[in-house]
Amino acid sequence: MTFPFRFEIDSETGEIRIAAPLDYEEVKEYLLGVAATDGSYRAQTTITIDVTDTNDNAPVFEQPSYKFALMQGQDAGILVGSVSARDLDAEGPNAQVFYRFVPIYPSF
Ligand SMILES: [Ca+2]
Ligand SMILES: [Ca+2]
Repeated sequence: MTFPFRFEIDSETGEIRIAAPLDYEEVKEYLLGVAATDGSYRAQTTITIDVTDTNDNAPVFEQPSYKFALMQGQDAGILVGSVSARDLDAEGPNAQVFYRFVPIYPSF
């Protein structure tokens, strides 16, 4: 596949620059064909461009809020419920999600 609109090449220097921001979650690798001509002859090569992932997606909880009911008198350690958030970044540390409690009301 080629995406010439994502990249531009300087016809005199051969410098290649991006024409629009790249998104790893959209396309991870580009394969471009480049030709060099001297007016009479032509050579051709290919360029592979690997896009490196960045942490550009925040985790999103699967529900806007959660509610659990629990009978009084239960032993410590009993499961209350679980929350889950997804991250649209690719697999790896950019998509890894950790959970912790945070205060809702200011302490007084
Ligand atoms: Ca992320
Ligand atoms: Ca990303």
